[in-house]
Amino acid sequence: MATPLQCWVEETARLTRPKKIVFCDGSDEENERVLAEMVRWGRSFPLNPQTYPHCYLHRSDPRDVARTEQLTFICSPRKDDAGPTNNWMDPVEARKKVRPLFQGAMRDRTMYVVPYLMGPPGSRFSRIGVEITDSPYVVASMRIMARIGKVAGELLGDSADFVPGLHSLGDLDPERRFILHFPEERLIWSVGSGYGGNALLGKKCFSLRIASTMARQEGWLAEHMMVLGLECPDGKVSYIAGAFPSACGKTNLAMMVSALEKQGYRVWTVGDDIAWLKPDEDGTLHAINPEAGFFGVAPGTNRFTNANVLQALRRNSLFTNVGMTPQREPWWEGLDEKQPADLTDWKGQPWVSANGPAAHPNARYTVPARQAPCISPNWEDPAGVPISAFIFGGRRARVAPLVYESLDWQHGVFIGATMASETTAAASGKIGVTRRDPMAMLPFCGYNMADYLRHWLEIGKRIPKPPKIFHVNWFRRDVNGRFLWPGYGENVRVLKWVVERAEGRGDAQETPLGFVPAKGALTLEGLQIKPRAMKELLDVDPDDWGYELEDTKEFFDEFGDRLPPEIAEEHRKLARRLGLTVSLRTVP
Ligand code: GTP
Ligand code: SPV
Ligand code: MN
Repeated sequence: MATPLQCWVEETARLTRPKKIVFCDGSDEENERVLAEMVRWGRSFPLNPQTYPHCYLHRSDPRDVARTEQLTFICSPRKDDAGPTNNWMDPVEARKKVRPLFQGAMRDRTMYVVPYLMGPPGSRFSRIGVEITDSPYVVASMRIMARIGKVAGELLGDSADFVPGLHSLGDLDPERRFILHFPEERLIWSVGSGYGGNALLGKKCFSLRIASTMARQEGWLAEHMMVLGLECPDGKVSYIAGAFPSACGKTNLAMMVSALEKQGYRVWTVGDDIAWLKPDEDGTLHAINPEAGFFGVAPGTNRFTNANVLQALRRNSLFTNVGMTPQREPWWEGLDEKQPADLTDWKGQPWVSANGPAAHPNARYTVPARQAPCISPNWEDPAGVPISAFIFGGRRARVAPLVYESLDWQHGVFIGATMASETTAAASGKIGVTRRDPMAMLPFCGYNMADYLRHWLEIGKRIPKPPKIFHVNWFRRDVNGRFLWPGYGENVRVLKWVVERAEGRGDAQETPLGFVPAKGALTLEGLQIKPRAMKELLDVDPDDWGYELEDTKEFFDEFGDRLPPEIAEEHRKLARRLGLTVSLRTVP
Protein backbone atom coordinates (compact mmCIF):
# COMPACT_ATOMS: atom_id res chain seq x y z
CA MET A 1 0.00 0.00 0.00
CA ALA A 2 1.29 3.39 -0.91
CA THR A 3 1.61 5.86 1.97
CA PRO A 4 -0.25 9.19 1.88
CA LEU A 5 3.08 10.88 1.08
CA GLN A 6 3.79 8.51 -1.82
CA CYS A 7 0.30 9.06 -3.19
CA TRP A 8 0.71 12.80 -3.10
CA VAL A 9 4.16 12.62 -4.70
CA GLU A 10 2.88 10.41 -7.54
CA GLU A 11 -0.12 12.64 -8.13
CA THR A 12 2.15 15.69 -8.19
CA ALA A 13 4.57 14.03 -10.60
CA ARG A 14 1.70 13.24 -12.96
CA LEU A 15 0.75 16.91 -12.85
CA THR A 16 4.20 18.52 -13.09
CA ARG A 17 6.05 15.91 -15.20
CA PRO A 18 9.56 16.17 -13.70
CA LYS A 19 12.48 14.50 -15.46
CA LYS A 20 13.55 12.98 -12.14
CA ILE A 21 12.32 12.67 -8.54
CA VAL A 22 14.66 12.98 -5.55
CA PHE A 23 13.49 12.13 -2.03
CA CYS A 24 15.71 14.23 0.21
CA ASP A 25 17.39 12.52 3.15
CA GLY A 26 19.13 15.66 4.41
CA SER A 27 22.63 14.12 4.23
CA ASP A 28 25.82 16.06 3.51
CA GLU A 29 26.41 14.10 0.29
CA GLU A 30 22.97 14.97 -0.95
CA ASN A 31 23.54 18.62 -0.04
CA GLU A 32 26.68 18.67 -2.23
CA ARG A 33 24.64 17.36 -5.17
CA VAL A 34 21.89 19.92 -4.58
CA LEU A 35 24.43 22.76 -4.37
CA ALA A 36 26.11 21.56 -7.57
CA GLU A 37 22.74 21.50 -9.31
CA MET A 38 21.99 24.97 -7.92
CA VAL A 39 25.25 26.27 -9.43
CA ARG A 40 24.43 24.55 -12.74
CA TRP A 41 21.24 26.63 -12.94
CA GLY A 42 23.52 29.64 -13.44
CA ARG A 43 22.20 32.05 -10.81
CA SER A 44 24.34 30.81 -7.89
CA PHE A 45 28.10 30.82 -7.33
CA PRO A 46 30.46 29.59 -4.66
CA LEU A 47 32.05 32.44 -2.70
CA ASN A 48 35.70 32.71 -1.64
CA PRO A 49 36.50 29.22 -0.29
CA GLN A 50 39.17 30.58 2.08
CA THR A 51 37.19 33.33 3.76
CA TYR A 52 33.63 32.02 3.18
CA PRO A 53 33.94 28.23 3.01
CA HIS A 54 30.81 26.44 1.80
CA CYS A 55 29.06 29.73 1.11
CA TYR A 56 27.13 30.64 -2.02
CA LEU A 57 25.79 33.77 -3.60
CA HIS A 58 22.40 33.47 -5.25
CA ARG A 59 20.90 36.10 -7.55
CA SER A 60 17.19 35.78 -7.83
CA ASP A 61 15.22 37.06 -10.78
CA PRO A 62 15.12 40.87 -10.42
CA ARG A 63 11.30 40.67 -10.46
CA ASP A 64 11.43 38.23 -7.57
CA VAL A 65 13.20 39.84 -4.62
CA ALA A 66 10.60 40.06 -1.83
CA ARG A 67 7.36 38.56 -0.62
CA THR A 68 4.45 39.54 -2.84
CA GLU A 69 1.52 40.04 -0.51
CA GLN A 70 -0.84 41.03 -3.31
CA LEU A 71 -0.35 37.56 -4.83
CA THR A 72 -0.80 35.71 -1.54
CA PHE A 73 -4.23 34.21 -0.84
CA ILE A 74 -6.16 32.46 1.88
CA CYS A 75 -8.48 29.98 0.20
CA SER A 76 -11.05 29.13 2.83
CA PRO A 77 -14.52 28.26 1.54
CA ARG A 78 -16.06 31.39 3.08
CA LYS A 79 -14.58 34.79 2.33
CA ASP A 80 -15.49 35.97 5.82
CA ASP A 81 -13.23 33.33 7.34
CA ALA A 82 -10.23 34.90 5.60
CA GLY A 83 -11.41 38.29 6.81
CA PRO A 84 -11.02 41.80 5.41
CA THR A 85 -7.21 41.93 5.79
CA ASN A 86 -6.45 38.86 3.66
CA ASN A 87 -6.69 38.32 -0.08
CA TRP A 88 -9.24 35.59 -0.60
CA MET A 89 -9.90 33.11 -3.36
CA ASP A 90 -12.58 30.45 -3.43
CA PRO A 91 -10.77 27.10 -3.04
CA VAL A 92 -12.44 25.53 -6.07
CA GLU A 93 -11.74 28.58 -8.21
CA ALA A 94 -8.18 28.73 -6.90
CA ARG A 95 -7.49 25.15 -7.94
CA LYS A 96 -9.02 25.70 -11.36
CA LYS A 97 -6.98 28.83 -11.91
CA VAL A 98 -3.61 27.71 -10.58
CA ARG A 99 -3.50 24.00 -11.45
CA PRO A 100 -2.67 24.75 -15.09
CA LEU A 101 0.40 26.67 -13.95
CA PHE A 102 1.75 23.47 -12.40
CA GLN A 103 0.92 21.38 -15.44
CA GLY A 104 4.22 20.20 -16.93
CA ALA A 105 6.02 22.91 -14.94
CA MET A 106 8.86 20.57 -13.94
CA ARG A 107 9.36 19.02 -17.37
CA ASP A 108 13.12 19.63 -17.61
CA ARG A 109 13.68 19.80 -13.90
CA THR A 110 14.29 17.56 -10.92
CA MET A 111 11.45 17.34 -8.46
CA TYR A 112 12.74 17.37 -4.90
CA VAL A 113 10.59 15.93 -2.15
CA VAL A 114 11.70 17.56 1.08
CA PRO A 115 10.24 16.24 4.33
CA TYR A 116 10.92 18.68 7.15
CA LEU A 117 10.32 19.13 10.82
CA MET A 118 9.37 22.50 12.27
CA GLY A 119 10.52 22.51 15.89
CA PRO A 120 13.06 20.41 17.78
CA PRO A 121 12.87 16.62 17.51
CA GLY A 122 10.91 15.05 20.36
CA SER A 123 8.89 18.17 21.16
CA ARG A 124 5.11 18.27 21.58
CA PHE A 125 5.29 21.56 19.68
CA SER A 126 6.87 20.15 16.52
CA ARG A 127 5.09 19.52 13.23
CA ILE A 128 5.94 17.88 9.97
CA GLY A 129 5.69 19.39 6.53
CA VAL A 130 6.73 18.15 3.12
CA GLU A 131 7.73 20.56 0.39
CA ILE A 132 7.85 19.46 -3.20
CA THR A 133 9.94 21.89 -5.21
CA ASP A 134 11.81 22.16 -8.49
CA SER A 135 14.31 24.70 -7.14
CA PRO A 136 17.67 23.43 -5.81
CA TYR A 137 18.14 26.86 -4.15
CA VAL A 138 14.94 26.26 -2.20
CA VAL A 139 16.18 22.82 -1.12
CA ALA A 140 19.54 24.24 -0.01
CA SER A 141 17.73 27.03 1.87
CA MET A 142 15.24 24.66 3.49
CA ARG A 143 18.16 22.57 4.70
CA ILE A 144 19.38 25.56 6.71
CA MET A 145 16.00 26.89 7.81
CA ALA A 146 14.35 23.62 8.88
CA ARG A 147 15.31 20.11 9.95
CA ILE A 148 14.97 18.26 6.67
CA GLY A 149 15.18 14.68 5.45
CA LYS A 150 15.46 11.56 7.54
CA VAL A 151 14.65 13.18 10.88
CA ALA A 152 11.24 14.22 9.52
CA GLY A 153 10.65 11.23 7.23
CA GLU A 154 11.17 8.73 10.02
CA LEU A 155 8.88 10.62 12.37
CA LEU A 156 6.22 10.78 9.68
CA GLY A 157 6.32 7.10 8.76
CA ASP A 158 3.07 6.09 7.03
CA SER A 159 1.09 8.87 8.64
CA ALA A 160 -0.96 11.44 6.77
CA ASP A 161 -0.22 14.01 9.47
CA PHE A 162 1.92 16.41 7.47
CA VAL A 163 1.34 19.72 5.73
CA PRO A 164 1.92 19.28 2.01
CA GLY A 165 3.39 22.26 0.18
CA LEU A 166 3.75 22.23 -3.57
CA HIS A 167 6.20 24.71 -5.01
CA SER A 168 7.35 25.38 -8.55
CA LEU A 169 9.35 28.27 -9.91
CA GLY A 170 7.05 28.23 -12.92
CA ASP A 171 8.33 30.88 -15.29
CA LEU A 172 8.90 33.46 -12.51
CA ASP A 173 6.54 35.89 -14.19
CA PRO A 174 4.65 37.84 -11.50
CA GLU A 175 1.62 37.62 -13.79
CA ARG A 176 1.62 33.88 -13.17
CA ARG A 177 2.59 33.92 -9.51
CA PHE A 178 0.30 32.68 -6.74
CA ILE A 179 0.93 31.79 -3.12
CA LEU A 180 -2.15 29.90 -1.99
CA HIS A 181 -3.11 28.55 1.41
CA PHE A 182 -5.95 26.10 1.95
CA PRO A 183 -6.35 26.20 5.73
CA GLU A 184 -9.15 23.61 5.86
CA GLU A 185 -7.00 21.07 4.01
CA ARG A 186 -3.76 22.36 5.53
CA LEU A 187 -2.33 22.58 2.04
CA ILE A 188 0.01 25.11 0.38
CA TRP A 189 0.48 25.84 -3.32
CA SER A 190 3.12 28.29 -4.46
CA VAL A 191 4.11 28.99 -8.04
CA GLY A 192 6.08 31.64 -9.88
CA SER A 193 8.51 32.79 -7.19
CA GLY A 194 11.78 31.41 -5.83
CA TYR A 195 12.18 33.98 -3.09
CA GLY A 196 12.12 33.69 0.69
CA GLY A 197 8.72 33.62 2.28
CA ASN A 198 7.08 32.90 -1.09
CA ALA A 199 9.06 29.73 -1.71
CA LEU A 200 10.49 28.35 1.55
CA LEU A 201 7.11 26.94 2.46
CA GLY A 202 8.05 25.88 5.99
CA LYS A 203 8.47 29.52 6.95
CA LYS A 204 5.61 31.99 6.54
CA CYS A 205 3.23 29.69 4.65
CA PHE A 206 3.30 26.78 7.12
CA SER A 207 4.71 28.13 10.38
CA LEU A 208 2.50 31.21 10.36
CA ARG A 209 -0.47 31.07 7.98
CA ILE A 210 -1.35 27.38 8.27
CA ALA A 211 -0.01 27.03 11.83
CA SER A 212 -2.06 30.01 13.04
CA THR A 213 -5.23 28.20 11.97
CA MET A 214 -4.04 25.00 13.69
CA ALA A 215 -3.14 26.98 16.79
CA ARG A 216 -6.57 28.52 16.96
CA GLN A 217 -8.25 25.12 16.78
CA GLU A 218 -5.85 23.54 19.25
CA GLY A 219 -5.42 26.34 21.79
CA TRP A 220 -1.94 27.68 21.13
CA LEU A 221 -0.27 30.58 19.29
CA ALA A 222 1.81 30.74 16.10
CA GLU A 223 3.40 34.18 15.97
CA HIS A 224 5.74 36.39 13.92
CA MET A 225 8.03 36.76 16.92
CA MET A 226 11.66 36.59 17.88
CA VAL A 227 12.47 34.93 21.22
CA LEU A 228 15.45 35.86 23.37
CA GLY A 229 16.72 35.16 26.85
CA LEU A 230 18.03 38.06 28.90
CA GLU A 231 20.63 36.86 31.38
CA CYS A 232 20.81 39.08 34.46
CA PRO A 233 23.80 39.55 36.81
CA ASP A 234 22.47 36.87 39.18
CA GLY A 235 22.64 34.36 36.33
CA LYS A 236 18.88 34.07 35.92
CA VAL A 237 17.63 34.09 32.32
CA SER A 238 14.21 35.59 31.54
CA TYR A 239 12.68 35.00 28.14
CA ILE A 240 11.00 37.65 26.03
CA ALA A 241 9.03 37.10 22.83
CA GLY A 242 8.68 40.05 20.48
CA ALA A 243 6.54 40.73 17.42
CA PHE A 244 7.84 43.32 14.97
CA PRO A 245 6.79 43.58 11.32
CA SER A 246 9.16 42.45 8.58
CA ALA A 247 12.51 44.26 8.59
CA CYS A 248 11.69 46.06 11.84
CA GLY A 249 14.39 44.61 14.05
CA LYS A 250 13.58 41.07 15.27
CA THR A 251 16.84 39.48 14.13
CA ASN A 252 18.96 42.36 15.38
CA LEU A 253 17.23 42.33 18.76
CA ALA A 254 17.40 38.57 19.22
CA MET A 255 21.12 38.48 18.37
CA MET A 256 22.28 41.71 19.95
CA VAL A 257 25.55 42.23 21.73
CA SER A 258 24.30 43.82 24.92
CA ALA A 259 25.57 47.30 25.76
CA LEU A 260 25.29 46.26 29.42
CA GLU A 261 27.41 43.14 29.13
CA LYS A 262 29.97 44.47 31.64
CA GLN A 263 27.15 44.87 34.17
CA GLY A 264 26.17 41.24 33.63
CA TYR A 265 23.30 41.56 31.14
CA ARG A 266 23.61 39.26 28.18
CA VAL A 267 21.26 38.25 25.39
CA TRP A 268 20.80 34.65 24.22
CA THR A 269 18.99 33.89 20.97
CA VAL A 270 16.20 31.34 20.83
CA GLY A 271 14.62 32.46 17.56
CA ASP A 272 14.61 35.47 15.24
CA ASP A 273 11.36 35.33 13.28
CA ILE A 274 8.73 32.81 14.38
CA ALA A 275 7.55 31.50 17.73
CA TRP A 276 5.10 28.74 18.56
CA LEU A 277 3.69 29.16 22.05
CA LYS A 278 1.70 26.82 24.26
CA PRO A 279 0.38 27.00 27.81
CA ASP A 280 2.56 24.77 29.99
CA GLU A 281 1.73 22.75 33.08
CA ASP A 282 3.82 25.21 35.13
CA GLY A 283 1.18 27.89 34.50
CA THR A 284 3.27 29.93 32.06
CA LEU A 285 3.35 30.17 28.30
CA HIS A 286 6.25 28.27 26.72
CA ALA A 287 7.77 29.05 23.34
CA ILE A 288 9.83 27.23 20.76
CA ASN A 289 11.48 28.48 17.62
CA PRO A 290 10.20 26.15 14.90
CA GLU A 291 13.03 27.12 12.55
CA ALA A 292 16.65 25.98 12.42
CA GLY A 293 18.26 28.96 10.72
CA PHE A 294 18.11 32.68 10.22
CA PHE A 295 16.97 34.27 6.96
CA GLY A 296 18.01 37.78 7.83
CA VAL A 297 18.14 41.20 6.18
CA ALA A 298 21.75 41.80 5.10
CA PRO A 299 21.91 45.58 4.47
CA GLY A 300 22.74 47.46 7.65
CA THR A 301 24.29 44.39 9.28
CA ASN A 302 27.79 45.13 10.56
CA ARG A 303 30.13 44.50 13.47
CA PHE A 304 28.43 47.21 15.52
CA THR A 305 24.80 46.35 14.79
CA ASN A 306 25.05 42.55 14.83
CA ALA A 307 28.54 41.14 15.42
CA ASN A 308 27.06 37.76 16.30
CA VAL A 309 25.51 37.12 12.94
CA LEU A 310 28.61 38.36 11.11
CA GLN A 311 30.59 35.71 12.90
CA ALA A 312 27.95 33.08 12.18
CA LEU A 313 27.74 33.64 8.45
CA ARG A 314 31.37 32.96 7.59
CA ARG A 315 30.61 29.36 6.61
CA ASN A 316 27.78 27.14 5.33
CA SER A 317 25.67 30.17 4.46
CA LEU A 318 23.72 31.39 1.47
CA PHE A 319 23.63 35.03 0.40
CA THR A 320 20.78 36.21 -1.76
CA ASN A 321 20.91 39.40 -3.83
CA VAL A 322 23.95 40.88 -2.11
CA GLY A 323 26.84 42.55 -3.91
CA MET A 324 30.24 40.84 -4.34
CA THR A 325 33.82 42.10 -4.00
CA PRO A 326 36.62 41.16 -6.40
CA GLN A 327 37.77 38.71 -3.69
CA ARG A 328 34.42 36.96 -4.12
CA GLU A 329 33.20 38.03 -0.71
CA PRO A 330 29.62 39.15 -0.09
CA TRP A 331 29.06 42.87 0.38
CA TRP A 332 26.11 45.09 1.24
CA GLU A 333 25.43 48.69 2.13
CA GLY A 334 26.31 49.34 5.76
CA LEU A 335 28.71 46.37 6.09
CA ASP A 336 31.67 48.72 6.40
CA GLU A 337 32.06 52.46 6.11
CA LYS A 338 34.04 52.33 2.89
CA GLN A 339 32.62 50.85 -0.24
CA PRO A 340 35.22 48.52 -1.80
CA ALA A 341 36.34 49.17 -5.38
CA ASP A 342 35.16 47.06 -8.30
CA LEU A 343 32.04 45.69 -6.73
CA THR A 344 29.62 43.51 -8.60
CA ASP A 345 26.04 44.47 -7.88
CA TRP A 346 23.21 42.14 -6.90
CA LYS A 347 22.20 41.73 -10.53
CA GLY A 348 25.70 40.59 -11.47
CA GLN A 349 26.71 43.86 -13.18
CA PRO A 350 29.78 45.99 -12.38
CA TRP A 351 28.48 48.35 -9.70
CA VAL A 352 27.87 51.97 -10.71
CA SER A 353 26.12 54.38 -8.38
CA ALA A 354 23.54 55.29 -11.00
CA ASN A 355 22.13 51.76 -10.76
CA GLY A 356 21.35 52.08 -7.06
CA PRO A 357 22.73 50.07 -4.16
CA ALA A 358 25.12 47.15 -4.68
CA ALA A 359 22.91 44.89 -2.55
CA HIS A 360 19.15 44.84 -2.94
CA PRO A 361 17.55 46.47 0.16
CA ASN A 362 15.91 43.11 0.91
CA ALA A 363 19.10 41.11 0.28
CA ARG A 364 19.34 38.28 2.81
CA TYR A 365 21.72 35.80 4.41
CA THR A 366 20.64 32.27 5.29
CA VAL A 367 22.66 30.84 8.16
CA PRO A 368 22.32 27.81 10.44
CA ALA A 369 21.15 28.92 13.90
CA ARG A 370 23.64 26.67 15.66
CA GLN A 371 26.51 28.69 14.17
CA ALA A 372 25.54 31.83 16.06
CA PRO A 373 27.81 32.46 19.06
CA CYS A 374 24.81 33.90 20.92
CA ILE A 375 22.56 30.87 20.43
CA SER A 376 20.78 29.97 23.65
CA PRO A 377 21.77 26.63 25.21
CA ASN A 378 18.00 26.05 25.45
CA TRP A 379 17.10 26.90 21.86
CA GLU A 380 16.23 23.29 21.06
CA ASP A 381 14.68 22.43 24.41
CA PRO A 382 11.67 20.28 23.48
CA ALA A 383 9.70 21.85 26.35
CA GLY A 384 10.31 25.35 25.04
CA VAL A 385 11.29 28.31 27.21
CA PRO A 386 8.92 30.10 29.63
CA ILE A 387 7.95 33.56 28.39
CA SER A 388 7.95 36.39 30.95
CA ALA A 389 7.06 39.22 28.59
CA PHE A 390 5.75 40.00 25.13
CA ILE A 391 6.94 43.07 23.32
CA PHE A 392 5.14 44.53 20.33
CA GLY A 393 6.96 47.05 18.23
CA GLY A 394 6.65 48.90 14.99
CA ARG A 395 8.70 51.35 13.01
CA ARG A 396 7.12 54.66 13.92
CA ALA A 397 8.79 58.01 13.32
CA ARG A 398 6.23 59.62 15.63
CA VAL A 399 3.46 58.68 18.05
CA ALA A 400 4.74 55.56 19.82
CA PRO A 401 7.01 56.08 22.86
CA LEU A 402 10.25 54.16 23.31
CA VAL A 403 8.51 51.73 25.66
CA TYR A 404 5.29 51.38 27.59
CA GLU A 405 3.63 48.62 29.54
CA SER A 406 0.03 47.53 29.31
CA LEU A 407 -2.28 47.66 32.28
CA ASP A 408 -3.38 44.02 31.96
CA TRP A 409 -3.71 41.20 29.40
CA GLN A 410 -6.80 42.60 27.68
CA HIS A 411 -5.20 46.00 27.33
CA GLY A 412 -2.02 44.28 26.10
CA VAL A 413 -3.94 42.47 23.38
CA PHE A 414 -5.43 45.83 22.39
CA ILE A 415 -1.91 47.27 22.17
CA GLY A 416 -0.89 44.40 19.88
CA ALA A 417 -4.08 44.86 17.88
CA THR A 418 -3.37 48.56 17.33
CA MET A 419 0.23 48.13 16.20
CA ALA A 420 1.21 50.07 13.13
CA SER A 421 4.44 50.32 11.20
CA GLU A 422 6.06 51.95 8.21
CA THR A 423 6.36 49.46 5.35
CA THR A 424 9.80 48.09 4.41
CA ALA A 425 11.55 46.39 1.49
CA ALA A 426 10.67 42.92 2.84
CA ALA A 427 7.47 43.01 0.82
CA SER A 428 7.08 44.46 -2.66
CA GLY A 429 5.17 47.75 -2.78
CA LYS A 430 5.62 51.25 -1.43
CA ILE A 431 8.17 51.73 1.35
CA GLY A 432 7.66 53.95 4.39
CA VAL A 433 3.86 54.04 4.36
CA THR A 434 2.34 53.60 7.81
CA ARG A 435 -0.08 50.72 7.91
CA ARG A 436 -1.91 48.94 10.71
CA ASP A 437 -0.30 45.60 11.38
CA PRO A 438 -1.82 43.79 14.38
CA MET A 439 0.84 41.77 16.20
CA ALA A 440 2.98 42.00 13.02
CA MET A 441 0.65 39.33 11.61
CA LEU A 442 -1.19 41.33 8.95
CA PRO A 443 0.44 39.41 6.07
CA PHE A 444 0.67 36.13 8.00
CA CYS A 445 -2.62 35.41 9.77
CA GLY A 446 -4.31 32.47 8.07
CA TYR A 447 -7.82 33.45 9.14
CA ASN A 448 -10.04 36.38 10.07
CA MET A 449 -7.96 38.83 12.12
CA ALA A 450 -10.97 39.56 14.37
CA ASP A 451 -11.12 35.88 15.33
CA TYR A 452 -7.37 35.98 15.87
CA LEU A 453 -7.74 38.79 18.40
CA ARG A 454 -10.52 36.84 20.10
CA HIS A 455 -8.20 33.83 20.29
CA TRP A 456 -5.54 35.98 21.97
CA LEU A 457 -8.07 37.24 24.52
CA GLU A 458 -9.15 33.65 25.25
CA ILE A 459 -5.62 32.27 25.63
CA GLY A 460 -4.87 34.89 28.28
CA LYS A 461 -7.70 33.58 30.42
CA ARG A 462 -6.25 30.09 30.32
CA ILE A 463 -2.75 30.96 31.53
CA PRO A 464 -2.41 31.44 35.29
CA LYS A 465 0.85 33.36 34.83
CA PRO A 466 0.50 35.18 31.51
CA PRO A 467 3.43 37.20 30.15
CA LYS A 468 3.28 40.95 30.73
CA ILE A 469 2.73 42.87 27.51
CA PHE A 470 4.82 45.87 26.37
CA HIS A 471 5.10 48.10 23.34
CA VAL A 472 8.43 49.43 22.08
CA ASN A 473 9.56 51.74 19.30
CA TRP A 474 13.26 52.01 18.44
CA PHE A 475 12.49 54.19 15.45
CA ARG A 476 11.13 57.47 16.85
CA ARG A 477 12.70 60.50 15.13
CA ASP A 478 13.38 64.10 16.09
CA VAL A 479 12.21 67.14 14.10
CA ASN A 480 15.27 66.77 11.88
CA GLY A 481 14.40 63.19 11.02
CA ARG A 482 17.18 61.64 13.09
CA PHE A 483 16.58 58.57 15.24
CA LEU A 484 16.20 59.66 18.87
CA TRP A 485 17.27 56.26 20.24
CA PRO A 486 20.59 54.59 19.31
CA GLY A 487 18.96 51.16 19.02
CA TYR A 488 20.64 47.78 18.49
CA GLY A 489 22.78 46.73 21.51
CA GLU A 490 21.46 49.70 23.50
CA ASN A 491 17.97 48.21 23.33
CA VAL A 492 19.07 45.95 26.19
CA ARG A 493 18.40 48.90 28.49
CA VAL A 494 14.73 48.65 27.62
CA LEU A 495 14.75 44.85 27.91
CA LYS A 496 16.23 45.18 31.40
CA TRP A 497 13.30 47.38 32.48
CA VAL A 498 10.84 45.00 30.82
CA VAL A 499 12.20 42.05 32.79
CA GLU A 500 12.23 44.07 36.02
CA ARG A 501 8.60 45.01 35.48
CA ALA A 502 7.66 41.43 34.61
CA GLU A 503 9.14 40.44 37.95
CA GLY A 504 7.16 43.11 39.78
CA ARG A 505 10.15 45.40 40.25
CA GLY A 506 11.20 48.46 38.25
CA ASP A 507 9.73 51.91 38.72
CA ALA A 508 7.03 53.13 36.42
CA GLN A 509 4.87 56.12 35.88
CA GLU A 510 1.31 55.91 34.59
CA THR A 511 0.31 57.68 31.36
CA PRO A 512 -2.94 57.38 29.37
CA LEU A 513 -1.20 54.67 27.27
CA GLY A 514 -0.01 52.58 30.18
CA PHE A 515 3.16 52.58 32.28
CA VAL A 516 6.38 54.19 31.11
CA PRO A 517 9.70 54.00 32.99
CA ALA A 518 9.81 56.44 35.91
CA LYS A 519 12.63 58.96 35.96
CA GLY A 520 15.84 57.02 36.59
CA ALA A 521 14.23 53.61 36.03
CA LEU A 522 15.96 53.05 32.69
CA THR A 523 19.69 52.35 33.07
CA LEU A 524 21.26 55.05 30.94
CA GLU A 525 24.82 55.12 32.27
CA GLY A 526 27.42 54.94 29.54
CA LEU A 527 24.95 56.23 27.00
CA GLN A 528 25.27 59.70 25.50
CA ILE A 529 21.68 60.81 25.35
CA LYS A 530 20.31 64.22 26.19
CA PRO A 531 17.53 64.43 28.83
CA ARG A 532 15.52 66.30 26.19
CA ALA A 533 15.76 63.36 23.82
CA MET A 534 14.68 60.98 26.57
CA LYS A 535 11.70 63.20 27.29
CA GLU A 536 10.79 63.24 23.60
CA LEU A 537 11.18 59.46 23.40
CA LEU A 538 8.64 58.88 26.17
CA ASP A 539 6.29 61.70 25.20
CA VAL A 540 2.58 61.06 24.61
CA ASP A 541 1.25 63.66 22.21
CA PRO A 542 -2.56 63.97 22.51
CA ASP A 543 -2.93 65.24 18.92
CA ASP A 544 -1.00 62.30 17.51
CA TRP A 545 -3.04 59.93 19.65
CA GLY A 546 -6.31 61.55 18.58
CA TYR A 547 -5.37 60.76 15.00
CA GLU A 548 -4.27 57.30 16.06
CA LEU A 549 -7.64 56.61 17.67
CA GLU A 550 -9.41 57.66 14.48
CA ASP A 551 -7.17 55.48 12.35
CA THR A 552 -7.60 52.42 14.57
CA LYS A 553 -11.34 53.02 14.59
CA GLU A 554 -11.41 52.95 10.81
CA PHE A 555 -9.35 49.78 10.80
CA PHE A 556 -11.47 47.99 13.39
CA ASP A 557 -14.73 49.04 11.77
CA GLU A 558 -13.84 46.85 8.79
CA PHE A 559 -14.38 43.78 10.95
CA GLY A 560 -17.96 44.75 11.79
CA ASP A 561 -19.52 42.80 14.62
CA ARG A 562 -16.91 40.06 14.34
CA LEU A 563 -14.55 42.30 16.33
CA PRO A 564 -14.39 41.17 19.98
CA PRO A 565 -16.28 43.65 22.20
CA GLU A 566 -13.25 43.73 24.51
CA ILE A 567 -11.24 45.47 21.78
CA ALA A 568 -13.94 48.10 21.36
CA GLU A 569 -14.04 48.48 25.12
CA GLU A 570 -10.28 49.08 25.29
CA HIS A 571 -10.55 51.61 22.48
CA ARG A 572 -13.19 53.47 24.47
CA LYS A 573 -11.13 53.30 27.64
CA LEU A 574 -8.05 54.69 25.90
CA ALA A 575 -10.08 57.54 24.43
CA ARG A 576 -11.39 58.31 27.89
CA ARG A 577 -7.91 58.28 29.44
CA LEU A 578 -6.73 60.64 26.71
CA GLY A 579 -9.77 62.86 27.23
CA LEU A 580 -10.90 62.34 23.64
CA THR A 581 -14.20 61.16 22.19
CA VAL A 582 -13.89 58.62 19.42
CA SER A 583 -15.81 55.40 19.51
CA LEU A 584 -16.09 52.37 17.31
CA ARG A 585 -19.18 51.77 15.22
CA THR A 586 -19.48 48.36 16.81
CA VAL A 587 -19.96 49.84 20.26
CA PRO A 588 -23.66 49.71 21.13
P1 GTP B 1 12.32 40.07 8.90
O1 GTP B 1 13.39 39.06 8.73
O2 GTP B 1 11.92 40.70 7.61
O3 GTP B 1 11.13 39.55 9.63
O4 GTP B 1 12.97 41.32 9.68
P2 GTP B 1 13.43 41.58 11.19
O5 GTP B 1 12.27 42.03 11.99
O6 GTP B 1 14.20 40.43 11.70
O7 GTP B 1 14.38 42.86 11.04
P3 GTP B 1 15.97 43.03 11.16
O8 GTP B 1 16.46 42.78 12.55
O9 GTP B 1 16.61 42.25 10.09
O10 GTP B 1 16.14 44.60 10.89
C1 GTP B 1 15.75 45.19 9.68
C2 GTP B 1 16.37 46.54 9.53
O11 GTP B 1 16.14 47.36 10.66
C3 GTP B 1 17.88 46.49 9.34
O12 GTP B 1 18.24 47.35 8.29
C4 GTP B 1 18.41 46.96 10.65
O13 GTP B 1 19.66 47.59 10.51
C5 GTP B 1 17.33 47.90 11.17
N1 GTP B 1 17.28 47.90 12.65
C6 GTP B 1 17.18 46.81 13.45
N2 GTP B 1 17.19 47.15 14.77
C7 GTP B 1 17.27 48.49 14.81
C8 GTP B 1 17.31 49.45 15.88
O14 GTP B 1 17.27 49.12 17.07
N3 GTP B 1 17.38 50.76 15.52
C9 GTP B 1 17.43 51.16 14.22
N4 GTP B 1 17.48 52.46 13.96
N5 GTP B 1 17.41 50.29 13.18
C10 GTP B 1 17.32 48.97 13.46
C1 SPV C 1 9.64 38.63 6.46
O1 SPV C 1 9.39 39.25 5.41
O2 SPV C 1 9.00 38.82 7.52
C2 SPV C 1 10.74 37.66 6.47
C3 SPV C 1 11.39 37.32 5.21
O3 SPV C 1 11.07 37.14 7.53
S1 SPV C 1 10.48 36.18 4.27
O4 SPV C 1 10.94 34.84 4.62
O5 SPV C 1 10.74 36.45 2.87
O6 SPV C 1 9.08 36.28 4.58
MN1 MN D 1 9.82 37.92 9.28
